[in-house]
Amino acid sequence: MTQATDYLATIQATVAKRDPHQPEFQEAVGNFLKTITPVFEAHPEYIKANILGRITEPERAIQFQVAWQDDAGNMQVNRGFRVQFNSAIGPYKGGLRFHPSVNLSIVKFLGFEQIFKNALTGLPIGGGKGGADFNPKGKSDAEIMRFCQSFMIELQRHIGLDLDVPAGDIGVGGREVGYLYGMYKRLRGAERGILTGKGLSYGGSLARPEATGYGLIYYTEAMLKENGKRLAGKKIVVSGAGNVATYAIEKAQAYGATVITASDSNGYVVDPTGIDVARLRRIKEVQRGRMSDYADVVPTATYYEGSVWDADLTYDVALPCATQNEIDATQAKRLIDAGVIAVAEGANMPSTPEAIAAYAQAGVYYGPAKAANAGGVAVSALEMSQDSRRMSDSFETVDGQLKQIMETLFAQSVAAAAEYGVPGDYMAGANIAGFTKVADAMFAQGW
Ligand code: NDP
Ligand code: 2IT
Repeated sequence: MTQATDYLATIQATVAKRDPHQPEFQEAVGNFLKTITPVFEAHPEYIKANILGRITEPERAIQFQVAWQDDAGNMQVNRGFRVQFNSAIGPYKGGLRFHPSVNLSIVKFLGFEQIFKNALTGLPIGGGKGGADFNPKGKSDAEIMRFCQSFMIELQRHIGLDLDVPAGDIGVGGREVGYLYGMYKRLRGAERGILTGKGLSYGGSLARPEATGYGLIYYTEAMLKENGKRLAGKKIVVSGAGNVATYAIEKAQAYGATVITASDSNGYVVDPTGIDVARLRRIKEVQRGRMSDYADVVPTATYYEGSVWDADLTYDVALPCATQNEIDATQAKRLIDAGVIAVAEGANMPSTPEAIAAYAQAGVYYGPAKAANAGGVAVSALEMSQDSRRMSDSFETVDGQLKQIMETLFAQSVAAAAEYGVPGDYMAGANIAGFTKVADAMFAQGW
C-alpha cells in the first residue's frame, strides 16, 4: 500500500465507523474514493492537511421539527434537514427534497455529491442539501402551503444570501419554492437571491425549469461527440416524469432522438413514436396525475407496472432521471444487452456501484450525475447573479451560458482523466476536476 491508498482506506473506514447507518452516504463516498487515488499520489500535501477527513464530514448538519396542520385540522409532524457540507468555494448551494424516504443518509449523500458538482460548474458555490420526510403526494395545495411555511419558519434561521441558498429537488418545484419564498419574505424581507428556482414574476430565472434536463442533453451530446457519435436518430429510454425527465425528453427530441419511455414510482409508459412532452406536462404539472393517465389519453402509448429498467426494449441511450440506486447490476446488464452505448445520469446516484462497474466492463460511455446533471445548479447560480444585479437575462442568454458550462465541464473532465492517467473515464475525470478545485481552495485558506 502506498501512503495515498492507505490514507483513502482510512477515510472510508472512518466514515463506515462513524455513520454505520448511512448506506447512501457511504456509497457516495465509496464511489468518489475509488477514483481519487492519483490525486493523492501527486499531492501528498493534501494528506497532511487531511483534506478528505474534512470534506467527508459536513461543516454543519441541522435537523428540525416541522409541525403543520392538515385539512382535517389534525397536527402532523415531519422531520426537516439542512446539511451544510462544504463552503470552500462559496455559499452552500443545493436543493430541498420532500419525499417520505428522506433521512440524514440521503441528505448527506446528496450534499456530498453537490460539493463536486457545484465546483464543476465553475461558479462560486459550495455544497449543501436539505429536505424533509414529508410526502407531497395526495396533499391539497393548502396542505403543501402550510407545510412549506412551517418548514421555512425554522429554515430561515440557517440560510442567507452569502451563507446558504436552497432550491428544489424531488417533490420541490415551482409551487413549493413560491410558498417557501413567500414565508421567508414575511419573516426576513424580500431577499430575492435566498432561494433559486423561483417564479419569473418574483425573481426567478428564465430557463431554470429547463436547466437540468437541457443540461443533461448538452452533456450527453458532448460525450457522444467525443466518441464520434451523435444523439440524432438514437432511441432513448428515460426514467422519471418530473422536472428533470420532462425537459431531458424535450431537448433530446429537439436533437433528433426518439425518447420512448417516461416513468413514475408505479410504472412506465412505452411510446415508440416518442413521448409527447406537452401532454406529459399537462398530466404531471397541471393535473398532478400519474403515468397511467398518460396511456389513457395517448393512443400510441402502453402502460406497464414496475421499473422501466426491467422492460424488454431495444435502445441506444439510457437517461435515468428518477432517483438514487434505480439501476442495479441486473438492470445494468439488461440495458447493456439491449444495445445501450451511453448512460448519462439526470438523477443523483441512480446507478449502484455494481451497475457502474458493469458499464465500465462493457465499454458503455458513462456520464456520472455530478457532471451530467450539473446544469440545474449552474443556472441556479446564474439566478443568484441576476438577483444581485436586479436584472433578468433572456432565455437565449441563460440557455447559451448553460450549454457552454456543460460543454466546458465535460471537456474539463476529459482533460482531468487524461492528466491523471485514466483517459476516457468520465467519472474519474469529474471527481478529479471537481475535487482538485475544492481541495486547492481549502488548502489555500488554511485550517
Ligand atoms: P420531481 O419530483 O420533479 O420528479 C421525480 C420523478 O422521479 C417522479 O416521476 C417520481 O415518481 C420519480 N421518483 C421519485 N422517487 C422515486 C422512487 N423512489 N422510485 C421511482 N421513481 C421515483 O424531481 P426532479 O425531476 O427534480 O428530480 C429527479 C432526480 O433528479 C432526483 O434524483 C434529483 O435529485 C435529481 N436532480 C434534480 C435537479 C433539479 O434541478 N430538479 C438537479 C439535479 C439533479 P413519483 O411521482 O411516483 O414519485
Ligand atoms: O441536485 C441538484 O443539483 C439540485 N437539486 C439543484 C440544486 C440547486 O441549487 O439548483
